[in-house]
Amino acid sequence: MGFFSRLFDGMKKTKKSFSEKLKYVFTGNEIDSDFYEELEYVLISSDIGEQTTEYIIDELKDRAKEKKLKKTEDCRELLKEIMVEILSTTQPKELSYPCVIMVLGVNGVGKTTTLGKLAKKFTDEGKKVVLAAADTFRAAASDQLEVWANKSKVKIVTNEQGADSGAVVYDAIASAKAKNADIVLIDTAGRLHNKAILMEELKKINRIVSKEFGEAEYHKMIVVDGTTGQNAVNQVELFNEAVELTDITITKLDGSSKGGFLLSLAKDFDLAIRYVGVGESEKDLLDFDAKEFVDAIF
Ligand SMILES: Nc1nc2c(ncn2[C@@H]2O[C@H](COP(=O)(O)OP(=O)(O)OP(=O)(O)O)[C@@H](O)[C@H]2O)c(=O)[nH]1
Ligand SMILES: [Mg+2]
Repeated sequence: MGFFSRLFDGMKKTKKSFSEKLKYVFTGNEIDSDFYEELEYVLISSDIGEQTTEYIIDELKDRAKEKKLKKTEDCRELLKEIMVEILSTTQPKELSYPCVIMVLGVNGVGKTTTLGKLAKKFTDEGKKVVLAAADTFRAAASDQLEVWANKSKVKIVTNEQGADSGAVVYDAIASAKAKNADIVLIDTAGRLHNKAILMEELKKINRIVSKEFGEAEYHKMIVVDGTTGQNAVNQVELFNEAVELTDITITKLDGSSKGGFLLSLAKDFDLAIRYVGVGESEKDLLDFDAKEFVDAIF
């Protein structure tokens, strides 16, 4: 299946809920205040968030007036254009090597799976990868990552449950340097019920990466679950305060009808949306593209 069809397929639920609702808004009638009110309702109920919705409506009003648009249907392309603009504000820059990508986020969002998919993707691109199983908190977390490591035949550094996650990262960096690897991928624990300890652990990993591998480009990529909608915005805020994030990955968009919250993320944070997960297999991680995303939900 090609890239477009996979994204389209993955976004089926969001598309269904969003474009079904839009049908009742873009009726072909004259543009009036009811139109804007109904559109506002659709955007908010599609998890786009109040502030972002307000911004979109204001922009749409201004631009429709400027272009002297008369019919509601004429606003459809304009709406798409505004949404693409919002989602393009922070474009992910191409990676440069060597680089370190640490995934972080709350329990069960898909951190380990995303890392496994990335190990495969980078290996397929001919890059040399080292995996750091720095989730030493959950039993079997490193076994799960090991399955992925075996799939892509990449080096994985692990330690026993309860071991120091910083030590795993330290060893992984040493191994990467010795092997002249291109990428170190770091998995972390998602124990948000013990927020303070988790944040300290992440900060410690940051210090180790900066000290031991300062020459590498360092990405702190939060992973959020696409089915949680607006809640994901709070998670990004929380982690961003603690560790200054650089990138976002949104997983499980295949099971979500709430993809609209990506617009809030893009509007509220100066962070690049880098990847989207649209399924559980290794092929189901796509580079995020604003225009393709908007086309897929309309
Ligand atoms: N449908 C779908 N499922 C996904 C996607 N990404 C991850 N999953 C599933 O989500 C579940 C949790 O994934 P994990 O990778 O273990 O999540 P985690 O964040 O590492 O979890 P903890 O380590 O417990 O915090 C697994 O069953 C994955 O297969 C995705 O893009 N789509
Ligand atoms: Mg995990």
